Amino acid sequence: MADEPQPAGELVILGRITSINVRKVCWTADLIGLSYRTEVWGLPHRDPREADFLKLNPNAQVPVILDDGFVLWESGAIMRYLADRHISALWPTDLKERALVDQWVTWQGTELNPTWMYAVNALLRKNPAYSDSARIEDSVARWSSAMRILEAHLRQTGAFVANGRLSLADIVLGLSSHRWFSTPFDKPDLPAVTAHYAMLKATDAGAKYLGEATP
Ligand SMILES: N[C@@H](CCC(=O)N[C@@H](CS)C(=O)NCC(=O)O)C(=O)O
Repeated sequence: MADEPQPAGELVILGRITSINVRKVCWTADLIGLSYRTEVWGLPHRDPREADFLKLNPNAQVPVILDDGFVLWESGAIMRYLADRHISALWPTDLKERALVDQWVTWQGTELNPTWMYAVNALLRKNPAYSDSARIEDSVARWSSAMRILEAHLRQTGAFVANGRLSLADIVLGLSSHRWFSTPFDKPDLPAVTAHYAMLKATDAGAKYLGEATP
């Protein structure tokens, strides 16, 4: 239970692995080499509107972490916290390098992610509540336009999103690309995005978090 006392030093990740935001945190923790326990929360498993959970995150959303009793929510903040706490190169110490990683992590959460919501619910999850064809078209157009921004950037940088090496930005954008490729619709050709995604998918963590079971 989320409100039970934690063994000293324990890291718990609360969430469901089908959530893209939970996978961001698990992937980060794996790459840092942290040992952690997961507690499954989130629909359809366990409703985050339960009182116990709301005490941890009043937004009723996953992920949440408990790090030796310290409670934190918001996937981007959790990734940055874990990488900073354990001094990981995934979150550079150089101010400008770090800012570039932060730029892309923020962009993924605030600009890219909102574009796909309608299209993913309609085309991937096939939720009948999302059947307005004009809204699907609009979502696909905005999503494609955001992915073209990523494509143009990756064409310039080559293998990684920022600073020529793996960072938190690759994790979040790799998960975004996974959703892009998992959602069936007529997509523009994005070779640099495709190559970046394939490179991540070929890693152990990529194979774990970019699989068919978690689109
Ligand atoms: N901005 C939040 C968004 C979190 C979010 O949207 N979580 C979704 C899953 S991806 C959620 O908790 N949905 C309710 C549920 O799973 O029951 C973050 O990045 O952590």
